[in-house]
Amino acid sequence: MTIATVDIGTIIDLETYPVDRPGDPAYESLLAAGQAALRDKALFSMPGFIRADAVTEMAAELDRLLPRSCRYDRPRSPWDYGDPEASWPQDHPRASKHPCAYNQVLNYQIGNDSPLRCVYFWEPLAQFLRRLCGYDSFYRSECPHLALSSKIAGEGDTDGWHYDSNDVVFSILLQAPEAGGVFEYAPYIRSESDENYAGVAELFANPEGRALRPGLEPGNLTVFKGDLSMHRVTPVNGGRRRIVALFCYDQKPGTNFSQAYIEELEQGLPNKP
Ligand SMILES: O=C(O)CCC(=O)C(=O)O
Ligand SMILES: [Fe+2]
Repeated sequence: MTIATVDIGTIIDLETYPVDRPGDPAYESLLAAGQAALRDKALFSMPGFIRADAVTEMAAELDRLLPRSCRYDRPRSPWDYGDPEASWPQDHPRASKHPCAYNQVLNYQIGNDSPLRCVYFWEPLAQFLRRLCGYDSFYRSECPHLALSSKIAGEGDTDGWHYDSNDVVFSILLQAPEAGGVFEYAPYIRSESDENYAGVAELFANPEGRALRPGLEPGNLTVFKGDLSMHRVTPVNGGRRRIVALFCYDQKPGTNFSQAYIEELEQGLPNKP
């Protein structure tokens, strides 16, 4: 199957989001709104971007893959993977560790004929996202494990406070839990030149007062500046799992994640390689 054999309009709501019509006034105003939201709030989310039937189908495929997925369950530093915390005072936010527990379905486990992959491979969407981010170049990741992946969080699972190592993250919420599993973030709490540790310490101490909760719904495509905006997903409550799909793009071609991180992930595979 190639993308040409799939009617992408049955998957994406192109009437509301005409991402395939550059030059059309509706496209240009969507782009302008998205750029403004990213600039002001570090996040742009498009509710109902994926049609309800496709959302159900995507969530069901990922649910079927759950038994083969990687289990990740260990406290993590909010800073980049492997941040050496030893040199920071014990009460410094950089020395903190936060619980992190979820299952991750890997790129190579997701079907070539998956509607999710159709969306990831659809070039007009990639071009729209490139312009949204203001990049001259934009490439899909070539990571066999994480180019396209999904995090699945069951009862008690959570994604603790962290910054992302990529500039921008693209996600589609596919299933919301009964309660909890809330995405929270602090827009641009740090800058390229200022870590703002005092602000981060306040956020960790008082997330209720300091974090934004954008209220993501299944079907939303969300673009998020996670490198400068501390964020987390609160613990899931209840039996229905939270399922989110993650797309990786980069300004440089041929990007991969570090082998050390992949090997750590693979430790959580049911049949370790
Ligand atoms: O689950 C989400 O909505 C965000 C996940 C996330 O922050 C990440 O994968 O880095
Ligand atoms: Fe993240």
